[in-house]
Amino acid sequence: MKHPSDSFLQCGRHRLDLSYPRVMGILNVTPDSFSDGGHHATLDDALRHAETMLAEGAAVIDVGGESTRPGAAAVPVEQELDRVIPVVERLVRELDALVSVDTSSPEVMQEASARGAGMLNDVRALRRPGALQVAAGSGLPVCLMHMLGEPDAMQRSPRYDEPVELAVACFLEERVAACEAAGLRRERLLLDPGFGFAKTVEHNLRLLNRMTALKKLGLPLMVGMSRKSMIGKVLGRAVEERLPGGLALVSLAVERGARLLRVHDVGPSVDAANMTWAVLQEGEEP
Ligand code: 7PJ
Repeated sequence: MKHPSDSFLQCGRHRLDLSYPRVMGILNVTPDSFSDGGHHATLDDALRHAETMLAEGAAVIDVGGESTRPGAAAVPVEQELDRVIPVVERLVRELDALVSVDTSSPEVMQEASARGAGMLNDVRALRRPGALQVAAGSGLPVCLMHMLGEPDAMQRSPRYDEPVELAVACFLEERVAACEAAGLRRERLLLDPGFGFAKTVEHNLRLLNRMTALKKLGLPLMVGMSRKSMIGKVLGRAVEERLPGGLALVSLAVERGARLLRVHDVGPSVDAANMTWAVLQEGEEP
């Protein structure tokens, strides 16, 4: 029997109820994600965008200052701090938002948690030197994501010697053990298969279809497929045309056990998740 508190994650001052699927809105603060140049304008735009996403039903705002798209170059830590920290500060102070920080840098994790961030989201699953210790000391929940290699090289020739879902499960299990050894209890962890990170379209589709292999690890699952090339490649759609495909993936991810959905289009994704969830609640076979 599952204890009711199992479905709550304490995220700093916020408590996140994961007894049903929740949506995390993406807030990119990389320069290429804004059309206008001025720093102050950028910060205000970011705040307004976050406010809209919260009004549309986002439970969490995920702030990212490092482009982790395939082929992206590394960002110096000072630059990442400059981009991310002022946004975190204002989201917390002005909107009282539950803020997650999409970062692999221990410096950014440290500073963001000191400014009131409620969750850490690391596409490198705390593999940077010092990241495990800082994350453990922060007391915050952490999302561990699967990725082979680094973003700048990862799409060259993704290869797995076993079914991809087993490779991903094995990697995540190893990272959970590393966290526990560093004093970060598993109750604070979420797991993410890392769609689009060192994976072919076939890998991504299979990972979603076989996501129950990850559910067996017993931790809440997070997924991010919003606008990704797996949709573009299957449907032949440009980035701005990928919402319908993305909503199909949201629905299926919920059915396969995802509890946190990282998306750009919050309102439609909340509806897709809630509609799918409503069906799953009724008349389940024993
Ligand atoms: C993901 C992420 C994801 C988690 C990005 C993009 C690339 N964090 N950060 N999972 N993707 N946890 O959004 O296209 O899939 S950045």
